[in-house]
Amino acid sequence: MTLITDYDRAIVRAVPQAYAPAYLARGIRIDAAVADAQHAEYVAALRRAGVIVTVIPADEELFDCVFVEDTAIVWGNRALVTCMSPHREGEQRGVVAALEKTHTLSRLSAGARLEGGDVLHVDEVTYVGLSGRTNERGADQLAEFLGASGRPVVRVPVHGALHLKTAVTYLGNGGVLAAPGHVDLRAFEVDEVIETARGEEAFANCVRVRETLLVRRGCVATRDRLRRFAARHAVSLMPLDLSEFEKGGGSATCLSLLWQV
Ligand code: CIR
Repeated sequence: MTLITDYDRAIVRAVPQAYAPAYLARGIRIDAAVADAQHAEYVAALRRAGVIVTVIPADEELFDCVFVEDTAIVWGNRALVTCMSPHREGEQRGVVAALEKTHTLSRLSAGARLEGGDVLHVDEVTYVGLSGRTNERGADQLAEFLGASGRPVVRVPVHGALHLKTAVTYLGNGGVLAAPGHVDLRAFEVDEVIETARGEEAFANCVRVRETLLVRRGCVATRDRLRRFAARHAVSLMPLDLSEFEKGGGSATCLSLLWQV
């Protein structure tokens, strides 16, 4: 049986040289060399987990383009190209160039907004966050896109977080990892909700790929909860340092566009 977490392909995008200077101009200091090293480690972790990863070049005009997850929703051989925050519009071009030979592409219509960070696949259901980046029309079009493959989409209002997956991600094996206070967790039909420990809300973003769970390094109290989960389900925890991407508002999921062929 193929599980939703059995991803086998990914697109990641190189860190643009413009990334650190763009954040410095906003008062946030990012170490470009450390960001590159963390990115390389992330790609290596996906590959070790069993994913074939394509690295596409950065677009220097678009300083946030490393957060490639937001640009498209890929389902089998189809992809829905998103409509993003104005400062990120245009990032889709490089992703479309990478997908257009292998995927049938659809685009959102005018007025619809959707970013991949709001799209959370959990077994047979996809949850879509209604956030500052995703509106009802975007959710409607995601529902139409996934509905064509028989997949239901459930809307979840998000408060005080950039995206749904900033606050809730799928651990696999019927469990979600959630930072309390951003979404009504009763919306999720899952077996188990593991909440992040107080002060560790930023650790809610993890990526489950096959038998590996990529988690942020250092979340001591949350890590103990995850260790127990991992032991129960024979999952390997893969701690990653993603500090230079967290400074830019992203985390583990946003650095890749993952799908099954
Ligand atoms: C943004 O504001 O769009 C970026 N600075 C951060 C995007 C993070 N993406 C994600 O979590 N999916």
